[in-house]
Amino acid sequence: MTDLPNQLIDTLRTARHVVALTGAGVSQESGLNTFRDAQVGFWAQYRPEDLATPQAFERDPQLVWDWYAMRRTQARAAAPNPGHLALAEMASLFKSFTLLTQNVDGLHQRAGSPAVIELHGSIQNVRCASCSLHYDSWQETSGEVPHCPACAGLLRPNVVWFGESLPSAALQSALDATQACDLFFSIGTSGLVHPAASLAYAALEHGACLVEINATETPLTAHATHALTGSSGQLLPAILNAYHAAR
Ligand code: BV8
Repeated sequence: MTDLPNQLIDTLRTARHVVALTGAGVSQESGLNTFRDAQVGFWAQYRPEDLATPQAFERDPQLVWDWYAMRRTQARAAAPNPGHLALAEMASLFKSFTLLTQNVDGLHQRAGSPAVIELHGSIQNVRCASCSLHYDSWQETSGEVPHCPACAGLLRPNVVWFGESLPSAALQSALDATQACDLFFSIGTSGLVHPAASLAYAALEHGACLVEINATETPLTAHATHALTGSSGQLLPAILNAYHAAR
């Protein structure tokens, strides 16, 4: 049985507006590499942060397209884990629950989370690198980077690369929910990538309770009201069970 601070459960029982921010660690137990994990095989020679940039796509669109095609295949073959499922159940427990994710794998939606704010986009759809038209499906070629049916430009994953701005509507929704929350969860994220990483501090600034759930310490750990070290796939269901047991 996971030993959880009583005060955390009391806070959860009285919370009205809850925000959860997730990172790659939430999908780790679904078998998907985090950004910190070393890449394997052919991709071991590359750092994710060197591939997830407009410059990398400009320099070698085929290489970047192939990296995302591999990750898309892995994401589609993966299953949501108990951490995703617990977050989906949390959506109905509070006056408001806002799920923010840095992940692009689509597993929160497949776990049944009714509303997911994808701060860094999704690998499940693409957009034209020239005219920006979005496509949920596209004509897979025999491996080459597909072209936009409208303008023949190159298609690219519909994700936010380093040096690119986050979708303004998603970021504004995240900021609004963070400003209004009384409880903020930071789950499975190293808290190194901005502006997503700044949300937890914004929650703290207006007095929200900050709960970090992460396998390792992060720059946020020392600031958290409750810092739970461990796997989100175990800790989130344990928190949910303790919440229900306290009724
Ligand atoms: C921008 C999509 C304006 C693509 C990603 C302010 C300060 C400093 C730097 C900046 C700043 N503002 C902007 C920057 C630059 C940059 C940045 O933050 N750089 C960092 C590296 C210093 N930010 C940007 O460029 C952003 N754009 O701000 O626009 C602008 C415009 C022009 C010029 C400047 C600014 C865009 C950032 C988005 C980049 N895209 N993803 C793709 O997925 O391919 S980021 C990508 O990396 C992820 O989405 C994620 O956000 C990040 C990785 O972080 P995590 O998800 O936390 O994953 P990580 O592996 O790091 O950690 C996982 C954690 O889980 C670990 O701690 C591990 O211990 C834990 N864990 C593992 N297993 C488990 C677990 N925990 C629990 N249970 C487990 N089982």
